[in-house]
Amino acid sequence: MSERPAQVGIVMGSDSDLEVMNSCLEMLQQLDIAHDVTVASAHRSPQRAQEYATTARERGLKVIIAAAGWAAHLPGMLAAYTTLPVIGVPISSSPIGGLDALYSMVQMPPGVPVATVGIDTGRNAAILAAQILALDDSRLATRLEKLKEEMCRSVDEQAARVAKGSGGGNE
Ligand code: RP5
Repeated sequence: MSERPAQVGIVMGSDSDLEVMNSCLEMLQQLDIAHDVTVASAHRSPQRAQEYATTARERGLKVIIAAAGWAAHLPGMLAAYTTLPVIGVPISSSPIGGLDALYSMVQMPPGVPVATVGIDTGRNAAILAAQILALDDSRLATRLEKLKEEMCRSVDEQAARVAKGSGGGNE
């Protein structure tokens, strides 16, 4: 965790979501983005969740990432109480594998959007948060460009391995 003021705040409905959200924390660290992380529940600790959202901007946060499972109202509730962008991560903790959480986040009523990433895709939430912050941070934009180059190299390597394994000689 960085000692700089957090730019991204991560909120989870339960500490049981942390296993999935570790990929988000790792990507924020890799991109050198100051962040903090906490637990608050829309249903089990609504006042804590409300307090988190209403004070988020004055605490210096720029983006909120909210992860929750089941009928996951946490990101939507936070979005109701702040004008910061809220990114929702549906967690597959329910018996129906996170579809409930996905719909709860992506199907927000008009006027209160939650930028929803895929089920259990905490890493993508971190990258999306970074892209928002990079709008006015050219050094972060450069780190994102490098990340894209790494992904591209990785695909090239996979292509070379697959071609070699198949006996093809086109690469
Ligand atoms: C949701 O219920 C949490 O976000 C979590 O995904 C799920 C289960 O919570 P625990 O029972 O593990 O605390 O609110």
